[in-house]
Amino acid sequence: MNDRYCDILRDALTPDNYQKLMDLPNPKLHKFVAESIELCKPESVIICTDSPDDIARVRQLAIDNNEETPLAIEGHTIHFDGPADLARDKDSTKYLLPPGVDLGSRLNSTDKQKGLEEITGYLRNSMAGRIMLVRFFCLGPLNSEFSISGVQLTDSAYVAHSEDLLYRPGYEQFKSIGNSSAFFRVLHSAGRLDENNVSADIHKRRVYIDLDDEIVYTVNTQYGGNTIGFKKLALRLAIRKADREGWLAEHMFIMGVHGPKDRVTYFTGAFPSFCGKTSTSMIDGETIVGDDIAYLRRSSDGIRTVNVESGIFGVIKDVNPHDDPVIFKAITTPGEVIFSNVLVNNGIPYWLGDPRTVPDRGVNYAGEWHAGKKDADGKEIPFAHTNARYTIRLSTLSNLDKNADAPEGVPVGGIIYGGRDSDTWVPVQQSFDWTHGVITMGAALESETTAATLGQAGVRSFQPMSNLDFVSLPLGRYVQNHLDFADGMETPPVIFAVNYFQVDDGSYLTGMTDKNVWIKWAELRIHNDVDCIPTPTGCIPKYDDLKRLFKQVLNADYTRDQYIRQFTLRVPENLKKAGRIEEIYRTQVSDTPDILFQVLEEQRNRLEEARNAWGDYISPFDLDKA
Ligand code: SPV
Ligand code: MN
Repeated sequence: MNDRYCDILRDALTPDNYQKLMDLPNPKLHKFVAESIELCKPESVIICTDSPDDIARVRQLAIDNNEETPLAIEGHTIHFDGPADLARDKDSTKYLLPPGVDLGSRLNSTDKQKGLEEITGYLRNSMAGRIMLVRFFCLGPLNSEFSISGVQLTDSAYVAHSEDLLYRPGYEQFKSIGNSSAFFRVLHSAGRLDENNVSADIHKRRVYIDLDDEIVYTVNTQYGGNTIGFKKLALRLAIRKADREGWLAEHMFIMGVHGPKDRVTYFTGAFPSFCGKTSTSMIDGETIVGDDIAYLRRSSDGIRTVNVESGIFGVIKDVNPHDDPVIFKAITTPGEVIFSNVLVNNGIPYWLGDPRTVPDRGVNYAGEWHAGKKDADGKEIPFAHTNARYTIRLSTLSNLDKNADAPEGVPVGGIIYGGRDSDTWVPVQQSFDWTHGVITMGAALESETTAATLGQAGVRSFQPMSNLDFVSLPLGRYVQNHLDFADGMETPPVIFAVNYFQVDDGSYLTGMTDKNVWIKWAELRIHNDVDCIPTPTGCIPKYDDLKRLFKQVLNADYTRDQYIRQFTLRVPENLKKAGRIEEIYRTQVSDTPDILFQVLEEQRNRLEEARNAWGDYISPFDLDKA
């Protein structure tokens, strides 16, 4: 090893920590740790292995640091992020690009040299008086073609503890990569903390991603989405790596859908945050592989996928025993759970949409809270935040799929795209083929904005593959990669679009559990076990099949009137959507594949023909007769 790095490490690390680091004979790792120590100047450094002792130490440190406080139920803790740090900060998250590299106007970037100077300025001495934790994780199952090693340095034990719940341990796995330079690096500091122990210099919050060196820097923030390196930060790196190596890294859940005669068909599903991704992956009677990030690779038998993670950092709002029995149980019984940004009273956490009676006082992200409390602008502070979350290990769930850790992954039968859409898409439809699905469902995905990122909620936004926030390639190229992915494949996965958020007369047209039926229908379609009705935008279910499935799955009577209201083709809205999407790809994306315009135009022509025959709003029964 370079003498200078050796000196820095010997100086900063106790002999046993030094040894733990040297047991990973990787010069690039040693350099990263040494340079980060030199920059951030921690008081001490702990190298964490996969041992239960090291893991327990991090968990305890989060409590000793007051980053987490134990709650009444054993193993439960609460972490607060502070009033201005409660969601991903898209504006301050940027790619560092060398001169001459352009990712297009849709992706937020800055000059690499300038960006590095700025962020290293904020990181300088940021860990003074604090402990730097060095943690190793494996993205994807251990010992698999999918595995990617990662190292995170952080001065937040909450971040390190969260990662314990969310990722597979990677110290031992790191040994197996030897001196390879193929691993992801993340450097995080919460920065200066205020008297409530939350990041104080929010105006200096930055998340910068160096794509070439595969390093993420994040500073002056604690919120998980900005700091838990192997979540969305490493996803951005993985998308580049996947592009180079010919696979896909996606913002997708993975679940097993249980069909007739013990048949299990695996689906991946891409939904923007707050659009039902986790709750779909947790549908009663089905099994979960993962709820947020998937890697997909081609294999001899089609496409296989793995969960990059091994836990859930889930939205807690509206979790209740009726709609989310498994999650509700997991977060209300003893076991390791980190709550964030909920209300705490007497050691009990309460969240928005909590079915229990919520007390009129307690502690929340803004400090002591009582009903009617106002913020500095005179706005009433809700008792808990919309983006409050829970963090758990998947292994605590009773519905974990038996192949969740399979190194070879699970075969993908179907892919689902869904967004928050009040007026355009029907609740479920199947694409005509891979290209039609990728373009009109994945690349055309839109969603009304939510609380998972800072900014105004309720505005329709462009969300291709629900991955726009994380795409690190020119967008046209990213879409092309999807189109190419199934090239020459005899039976590629079947692509579906769903919409749980249709509104009519101010209320939702579908019930919370209707998705349980849509997914069963999709499973049957993959195996050609039910027929369908072709429409200009895709194939929709037949009434009789849904009537039977509603009875079978939900023991509910599904009426013709419900069916008509939900599955009426809304021609004007669909035409407008096609126009909007085309406009974006024409004006804001410089490398859009031509096929995208062609497929959108074909869709528009079909819609116009249908309008000429039946008018603007077309009953599914009319389409069935066609
Ligand atoms: C999301 O917002 O999509 C999440 C949580 O899954 S975050 O870690 O903020 O990305
Ligand atoms: Mn997500």
